[in-house]
Amino acid sequence: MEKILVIGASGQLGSELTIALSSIYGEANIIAADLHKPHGEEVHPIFEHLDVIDKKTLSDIILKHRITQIYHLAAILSATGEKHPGLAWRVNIEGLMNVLDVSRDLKIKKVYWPSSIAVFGPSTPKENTPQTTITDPNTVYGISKLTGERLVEYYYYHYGLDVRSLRYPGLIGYKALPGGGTTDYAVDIFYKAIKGEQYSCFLDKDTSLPMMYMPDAVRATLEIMESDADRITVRSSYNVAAVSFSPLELYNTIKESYPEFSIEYKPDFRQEIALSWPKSIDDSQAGLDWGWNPEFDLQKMAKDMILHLKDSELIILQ
Ligand code: NAD
Ligand code: AKB
Repeated sequence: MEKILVIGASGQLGSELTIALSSIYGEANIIAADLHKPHGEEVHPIFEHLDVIDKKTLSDIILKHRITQIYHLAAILSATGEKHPGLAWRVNIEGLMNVLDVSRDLKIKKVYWPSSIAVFGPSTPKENTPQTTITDPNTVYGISKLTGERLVEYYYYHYGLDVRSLRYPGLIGYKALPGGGTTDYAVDIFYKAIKGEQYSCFLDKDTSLPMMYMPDAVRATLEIMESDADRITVRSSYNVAAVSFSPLELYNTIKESYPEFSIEYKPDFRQEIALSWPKSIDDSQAGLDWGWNPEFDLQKMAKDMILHLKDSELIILQ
């Protein structure tokens, strides 16, 4: 019987993965942990307060619940990381080291840890960015994710710890709000459209970025974690992709449902971050190794977002 600890369970991804894992393994076998309880949603029945920098409490929780797998999602994202670089480094690197050390020492069977397209930088080829290429990130977040990739690979080869990882693009979902990233605009814009308000976009209209709808992201995560270990040939982190679009393309798609919707473009410091990231990603290795194939394109994603968000209590809370 698996007992799974989700660290960062109240976040945009964690809240969805906790639900998905509960439906597979049973609610009683999933332990949600975070600094904070989630806003405006039902709290998972087994919730542990955890600061991942606190190694002792992390270890105690693992022993208390006889944890066999860990999904370590807690992180400080790109935009917040630029405002609080020290915090980003502590959470993203010290937190990861704690999870890796404790997992090795307590013989955790499998660990999941996400990386990001933020590992790429200004010199990385922008189109169809290969799995292995120049990585020269220029944000603290990107530097921490690249360091994390080197660490998880190191723990696999040196200690045999089965850590698996995906380099997510920007994630778009309707169940939870995004947590301080550069790609957050692609979620925020839906709230404004549905509420009949103008959207002020912090990226320029032609800034194309790779994105993924949450059901694809959750499925990719579960698929890599369920794959046989010998199919995982990349032990740093896999490129995964679904769709690429610019703010203008997303706006035009949403406008098909909300013809009155208007937008203005006011790029801020996040524009420079976005320009340092790829426009599209080559994820063929993930397809070859464990059969990755995305389902949602821009039209299908926008339609589904609107359908669910219209009736969501998050629209009222926001
Ligand atoms: P999020 O900011 O929405 O959630 C992160 C969660 O971690 C929050 O609930 C926060 O309270 C928690 N947390 C922060 N510091 C903590 C600490 N010290 N101890 C315990 N919990 C702490 O982020 P997300 O979007 O859900 O991202 C999850 C993971 O996926 C992160 O590693 C992120 O880098 C990665 N990722 C996300 C995206 C995206 O677009 N959302 C893209 C690429 C990679
Ligand atoms: C961010 O914008 O920081 C995240 C990411 C792409 O890692 N969404």
